[in-house]
Amino acid sequence: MGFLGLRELLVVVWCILLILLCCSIEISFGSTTRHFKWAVEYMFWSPDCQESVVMGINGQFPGPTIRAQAGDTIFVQLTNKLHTEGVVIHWHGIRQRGTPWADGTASISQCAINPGETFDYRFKVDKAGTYIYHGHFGMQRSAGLYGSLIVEVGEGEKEPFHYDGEFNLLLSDWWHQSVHDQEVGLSSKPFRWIGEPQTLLINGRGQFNCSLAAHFSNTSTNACTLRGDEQCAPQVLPVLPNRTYRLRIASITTLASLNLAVGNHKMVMVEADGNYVQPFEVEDMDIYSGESYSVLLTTNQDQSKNYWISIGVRGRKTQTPQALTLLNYSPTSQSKLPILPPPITPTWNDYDHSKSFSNKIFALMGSPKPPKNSDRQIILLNTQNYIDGYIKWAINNISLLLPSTPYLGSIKYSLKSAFDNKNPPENFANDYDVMKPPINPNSSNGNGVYMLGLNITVDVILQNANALAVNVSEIHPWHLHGHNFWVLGYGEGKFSANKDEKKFNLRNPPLRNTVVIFPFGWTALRFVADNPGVWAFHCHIEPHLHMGMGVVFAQGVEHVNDIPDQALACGLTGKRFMKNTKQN
Ligand SMILES: *[C@@H]1O[C@H](CO)[C@@H](O)[C@H](O)[C@H]1NC(C)=O
Ligand SMILES: *[C@@H]1O[C@H](CO)[C@@H](O)[C@H](O)[C@H]1NC(C)=O
Ligand SMILES: *[C@@H]1O[C@H](CO)[C@@H](O)[C@H](O)[C@H]1NC(C)=O
Ligand SMILES: *[C@@H]1O[C@H](CO)[C@@H](O)[C@H](O)[C@H]1NC(C)=O
Ligand SMILES: *[C@@H]1O[C@H](CO)[C@@H](O)[C@H](O)[C@H]1NC(C)=O
Ligand SMILES: *[C@@H]1O[C@H](CO)[C@@H](O)[C@H](O)[C@H]1NC(C)=O
Ligand SMILES: *[C@@H]1O[C@H](CO)[C@@H](O)[C@H](O)[C@H]1NC(C)=O
Ligand SMILES: [Cu+2]
Repeated sequence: MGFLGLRELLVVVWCILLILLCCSIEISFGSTTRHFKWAVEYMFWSPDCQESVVMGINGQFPGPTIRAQAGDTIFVQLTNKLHTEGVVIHWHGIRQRGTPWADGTASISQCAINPGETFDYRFKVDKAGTYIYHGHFGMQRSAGLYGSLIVEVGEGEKEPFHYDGEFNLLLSDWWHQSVHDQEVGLSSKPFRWIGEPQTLLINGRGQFNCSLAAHFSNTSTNACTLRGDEQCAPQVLPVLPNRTYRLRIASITTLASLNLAVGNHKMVMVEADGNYVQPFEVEDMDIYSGESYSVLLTTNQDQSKNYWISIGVRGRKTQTPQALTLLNYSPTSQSKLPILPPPITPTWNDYDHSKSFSNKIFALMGSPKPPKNSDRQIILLNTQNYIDGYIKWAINNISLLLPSTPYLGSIKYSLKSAFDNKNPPENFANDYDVMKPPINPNSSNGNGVYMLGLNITVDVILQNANALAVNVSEIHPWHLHGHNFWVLGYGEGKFSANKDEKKFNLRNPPLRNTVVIFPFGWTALRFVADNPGVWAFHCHIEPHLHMGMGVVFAQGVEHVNDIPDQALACGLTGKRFMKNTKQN
């Protein structure tokens, strides 16, 4: 009886396992669907040891990490449990070929999901790499709606480098005031600035007024006594000596540009935004919001000690302290703090340091090369402006104010009244002095679309300029949806077509989805408009985007078929949808 019972039990367990497996992972002909049911809700959390309200997923902050293999289909059924606002999730770095309605941009690719409703995000992850997902409605990213999306190489494929283990570091910044305080301040006259973040977070964990590094600073910060199970306790990275680890590092900050360094260890850069780069060694690295990198780190230091991993703010003069965690060499030394102080973040305005890092990034040999020529050049001037006394950011004098009907549906169904049908300007006034504050600082709101011919090659020159205050020009990391682009070059001052185009790197420019423009400088990029859909291109600093710093590209929308009703159920497409349902 005992023997049979055990066998029966095993069969039952095996069946249950099979059923469980089938529910979450459907395998058919070598391609896997990974199925998730997510609920987004506000909840109490202590990301930096101080309780706040955060936007979480299934009771977690940051949201659950998705791991998949290249070629898999991700299927997320997202339910909005926010009660008072809509929600969407953008899959940052995923190109959404054939599924432009799943890009998760409110007013662009879909209608915001109403409280209580569920939206099906079903899309293919076709390229291995380190990606992120995050809210793309209002300022929900700032409220904490984000997580990691990691795509491993497909079955039988290999990465072009070796490693023994890996860690994932998702970097963000955190304020004690609510996202509503932030947003209302930005939209007020006079403008009210929330100020710099209180805390930097690594995997959603930071320590406020309780510095891990207090032993090494002469300021009044207190040393922490953390048991290790707190929500704000740092995630210590356990490593073995003489091994190589891959650190996947992504920044989803609202505002801060960051620098990361590991005490006593060098890093070898191998991946940027899901694209392989020519490996190069660094002692520290800059990372802007929306970017991701993989670095290899070899544990070749004295194994009786532990080492700090630190991140600090670049490009803004802040009081925000470094965020720290530990590289822990031996299980017995878990509680041992490093003897050496944490690496020092380069001075906030040492832009040469940042530029020298950016200029070291090239595509791995054998990567796709850009077309030799472009069919269209669009120059985008980035300015800070006023509209009726409200502070805004504008591109070629237009501050993006999104329409109530998402473009994908309104363009597909030719609902011409849904947005401004005039093409936005391709350039700015020739006599505009990018080194001085605007003479007439007024601009206007707009929601026009750059209509790109399908498959054309587009060059975009991002031109930075002086903001409203004298001698001030800020960093802006620009992110393109639906594509990777080649970074052809960076330069100082005003872009000169004659002089600067000759210097474009067409030999081994890195492919990316996010790139920075430095203060008073320009950045040139090239992409092929080969992905039918409507795609946002915008500054990844959340307040800047919210204040209008973005443009919209559309291409081949006539080839987009089967947009799900779920994505269209608002604005003018919603009305059209209602009419059709009545007729049926
Ligand atoms: C930091 O902590 C100390 C001691 O716990 C406390 O006296 C001080 O008020 C705190 N500072 C802030 C800004 O919370
Ligand atoms: C902190 O004080 C010590 C002496 O007490 C000094 O040697 C060290 O340079 C100081 N560190 C900083 C960061 O000011
Ligand atoms: C690690 O490598 C170094 C140098 O190759 C060697 O001296 C040391 O014994 C190694 N340590 C372990 C734990 O294998
Ligand atoms: C800008 O707009 C404001 C009104 O919002 C107006 O008072 C001001 O004169 C305008 N400036 C210029 C240079 O036109
Ligand atoms: C922006 O618009 C204002 C007023 O409409 C104009 O005076 C100014 O020259 C424009 N700026 C640029 C850069 O075109
Ligand atoms: C665009 O390019 C794709 C291949 O990348 C091709 O299948 C398609 O026919 C092209 N469409 C046009 C309109 O050129
Ligand atoms: C702005 O920078 C220039 C050049 O560095 C300098 O001559 C000028 O004094 C600065 N103006 C202000 C207001 O800081
Ligand atoms: Cu910006």
